[in-house]
Formats: sequence, structure tokens, C-alpha cells
Amino acid sequence: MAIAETSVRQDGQSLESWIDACAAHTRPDRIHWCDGSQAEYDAIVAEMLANKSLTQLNPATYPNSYLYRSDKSDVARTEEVTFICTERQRDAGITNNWMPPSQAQQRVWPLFKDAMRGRTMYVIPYLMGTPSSPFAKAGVELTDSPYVVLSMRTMTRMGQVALDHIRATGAYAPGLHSLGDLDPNKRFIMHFPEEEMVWSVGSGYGGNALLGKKCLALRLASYTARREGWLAEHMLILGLQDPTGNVTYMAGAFPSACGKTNLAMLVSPLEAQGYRVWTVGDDIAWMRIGPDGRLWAMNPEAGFFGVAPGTGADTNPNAIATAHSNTIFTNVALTAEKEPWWEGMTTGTPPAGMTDWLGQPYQYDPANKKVAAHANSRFTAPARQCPSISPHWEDPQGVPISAIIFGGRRARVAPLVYQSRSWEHGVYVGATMASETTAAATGKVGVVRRDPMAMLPFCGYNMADYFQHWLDMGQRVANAQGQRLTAPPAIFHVNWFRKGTDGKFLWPGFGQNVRVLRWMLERIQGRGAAQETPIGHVPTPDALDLEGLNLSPATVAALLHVDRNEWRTEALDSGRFLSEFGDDLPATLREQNSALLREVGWH
Ligand code: SAT
Ligand code: MN
Repeated sequence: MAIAETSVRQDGQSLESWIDACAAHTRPDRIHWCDGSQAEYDAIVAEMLANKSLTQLNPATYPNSYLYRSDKSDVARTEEVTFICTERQRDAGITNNWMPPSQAQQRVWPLFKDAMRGRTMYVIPYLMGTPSSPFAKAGVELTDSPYVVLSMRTMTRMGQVALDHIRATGAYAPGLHSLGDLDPNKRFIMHFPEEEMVWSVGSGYGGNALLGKKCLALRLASYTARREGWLAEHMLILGLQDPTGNVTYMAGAFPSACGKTNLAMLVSPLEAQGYRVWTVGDDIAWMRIGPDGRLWAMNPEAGFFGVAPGTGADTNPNAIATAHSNTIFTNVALTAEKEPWWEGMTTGTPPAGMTDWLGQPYQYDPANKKVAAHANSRFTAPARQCPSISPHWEDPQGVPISAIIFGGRRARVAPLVYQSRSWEHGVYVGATMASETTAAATGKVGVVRRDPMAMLPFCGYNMADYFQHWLDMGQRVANAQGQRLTAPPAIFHVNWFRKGTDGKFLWPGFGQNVRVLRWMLERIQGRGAAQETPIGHVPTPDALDLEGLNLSPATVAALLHVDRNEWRTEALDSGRFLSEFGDDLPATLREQNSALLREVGWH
């Protein structure tokens, strides 16, 4: 590959001199420039099969697919060792761990010393976004993990296309990654937004190690997006096709493992009536104001890094179909037929003769809760293989967004769906959304935590400034490019996870969620009946098409119920959460909280 005369960044540092400096410090045995070709991929796979760090799956049923088992201490993102390294602490804000760049240099740079001895340093030039898109951003990741190389080839556009972009724009985000010795005590994920740079050491896990994803496309990009007047969000993008053939695009933010991938790939039970869903992206949306005053969104990724458990032919057939070839499975179980398996993949008794995610023989025992696949096991698959992939998923200008959906996993309080009254109210709804925690981040499972716009772990700057940026985006005031959001999307909140007094889910979820999307579409079109409640517009019981669901009127009422007492507690808790931002909190959000308290009868 032609590497000569690559770029010099605006700060004067050439790509080659940065790589030389990293190599001199980490001392790899050799340096390999990745071109992203199939031949290169196959060669790395062959090496990993030979040293047993990869297992080939059944080539008849899972062609070109492999199982990777990570170190058992390295199975999820590690927020406690993820830092934003800005010069001023205030710029990182209270929701991020902060370290000044000089301290990072002292504490973390030494962990890279000689870290690549005996290993290959792979140089991965990659692009987030379609090559011809004005949204596209280039990065270069240096890594000593061949698993990262294989994954980045699926998740990004790798190789010459990225070098061409770097040469043309003079811009790239440098990222240095080493597995180190995988010691959790020497694990650091360091972001330098002022230099658009990342260092990651001590972990090989997806969000920690595939630097294009959470590190570049969310943390660094969100920082840049604020300066430039756009949004880098932790959102799926889908298109809802209606009976006229028209497609309405929606972006949705949910915390990890809340069914984001399922919603993005939804198989519609209303297909006979003409409603179907197209997938544009399942995790990240870059959104800019278009010349038409609408918000246009692009998925910067090229693949899906989806949670395996709970993904089955019944719950997400499109994901199952996507991950049937050219896929890497991480920390799933292996059947006797050399096929991947995880909890929720099949119904009934798990197959006999499996090996669990740790490589041990697995015997299903209904008496204990021992699982075969890790709860955060994953599939890494090319987006183009998805049966529902939108014909517009790689459009350079993105797709126009008519609705933003916020959601979380709440057993109580939040109704199935409600619409905010205004952009400002919608920003409040997003800023105070909450969810019960899941396995995608290490820590306790099942605790309610507030996770504004599902960006708590991913906002690369002060979250109070982030709220203000969201408010500014809707102010119809021109941004730095002179653009105004004159046609802002409607903002909704959903909760598929409400439970009844018997502890059972009230709503069937999965494909049936299309009925809720349909109501949103009708609201956008100025149809769709709603009742006014203290929290916003909730559908009237007959506004949702519930035909064939067999939900009792009592169940529908419970799904849509807004309980003043519960919401008083909720609003007080939201107020406490917002007040943690102190004087930095935009006054508009404080006013929204007071308005909600008044609505629910708090004096
Ligand atoms: O765990 S990752 O951050 O790699 C993926 C996700 O949670 O979306
Ligand atoms: Mn995510």
C-alpha cells in the first residue's frame, strides 16, 4: 500500500513521525500497515487459528465465522478507568473522570513502554462514515491486537480509502492501543479531545479497544460536534415505511443492551398493512442541520457489535440472519456442531454437549443460573449483511430525521410512550431519562441510573454544556455554519419494559413496537390522538393499533397510566440529579423541572 507522502496534521505532526514515536516507545517486533483486504484478513485469521486464539465455526452453517474468547477479566467497558484529559477540569465536567494531559503523560504513557515487544504493531487507517460524505472522519489506530484488526475491518472502512481521506483533508485522529498485560489495575482508556487523540491500554474489549466506536465516534466527536454545531449521539437510526411507500426516519437513544439493536432491525407484524422498518444504524448517529433546515443523520459505522444474549430467531431474526457469515463471536458458547450459542438464541432446553464461554464443558442445570455465554457476549458482523439494511444507509448526506426517541428500561413510572411538548421539553426528557443498568458496563446489574440521552459514558465534555448544546441546536439560531434547525424532529420517550403488579411485562415488545412507531408517525403527520398529561402527550387508548394483541383494557390503561405520585417522586429525583450540575446547568432545564413539579401538584 502506498504510504508515502501521507498527511501532516494541522498541528504539524505527520502520521509517520507519530507512528515512529509510538514504535520507539512500545518496541514492536514488526510493523504491519493494514490495507483492509480479504487476503490480509484471511492471513490474520490463519495465524490466530494456528495459535488457538480463534476457533473456526462450522463452515457449512457459519462460513468465514469465528469464536474469540477474551481474557475473563476483560469482558465489558470499564468506565471507572475511562478518562477525559482536557487542560481544565471544568471542560470534562462532573460526569467524567478527568486527568490533566500532563498527568496522563506521567501515569499512562509509561504503561506503553515496551508493551509491544514480541508482538506486531498493526497500523489501521480507518474511516468513520461513507468515503464521499462530508460527515466522514478518519482515524489511525496502532494496536498489538489482531482481534482488534479483524473487528475494525468489519466495523469501519479500513485501508487505502482512509489514507486517501487523510491525504485530502489533512485530518486524522491518532489512537494508540496496546493489550499491555491485560492487568485490570493497569487499564486506562484516555481521551484527549483537544488533540483528537486516544490512548487505550490493558483491555482488548470492543468499546475499550475498537477506538473508532465509542472513543472517536462518540467521545471525541461529541466534543468536536459542539464546536461545529452538530450532534454525535449514541443512537440507532431506522426508517419506518408506511402504506404509501414513504419512509420516515427516526433516531433513538437507549442505554446499552436495552433493545436498541432489536428496534433498529425490527420485523414488522404490520407488514401486510404496509408498515416495515429499514435499518440505517444500531448504535451511533452523527446528525447535522441540512440546507433544508431538517436534521440529517448518518451511521458512521460499517458493522454491528451487537449483544448476543436475548437475540433469537423469535426476537431479532434480522440479527440472526446478519450474523451467519463473516462474523466474529466473542465470549459465546460453542455447540458440539461448532456453532455459536447463547441464552435466548433458541427456545427450550439448551443443546447438549456445549462448551461455555470460558472453554469449559457446559451442562445445563435448571436448578442453577450458570450461563453458557457471557451476558455481554457479542457478535461483530457487517451491516450490509442485514436483511433490513436501508438502501440509503450509506447515503453521503445521511437521512432526514423526523423523530427522536429516548427510552430506558423502567419497571414502573414511565408509560409505554409519550411525546414532549416542545424541543426544550424534549431535551429535558432526554436529560432526565433513566434506566436499570445492564451487563454492557461492569458493575451492578438492575440499579436505576439516570443516563442523559444514553450519553453518560460517552459524552466527551462537560455534560451541562452538552445540555446547552442540545438546547442551542433547537433554538433556530444559526450555528457556526450559518444553518438553522427550522424543522426540528418531534421528541418521544418510550418504555417497553413496564411491569404489572404481578411482575410480568405489560407490553409484548420486539416486533410489536412497530405499533408505537406508527403512532409517532401519525403524530408527526398531525394525526394520532393524544391525551394531555403532566408529562406530555400520551396516546388515547384507542389511538394505538392493538389489533390481534389480546391486551385487556386494564392492561392498556396500565401501560399508558401517568401516576401523579410516582411522577412527583420522579420529578424530585430528576431535580436532584440536575442540581448536581450546579450553576453550569442551563436555566431552561431547571424551569422544565419546576414546570413538571407544578403539573404533578407539588408546591
Ligand atoms: O460495549 S460497547 O461500548 O463496546 C458496545 C455498546 O455498548 O454499544
Ligand atoms: Mn452502544
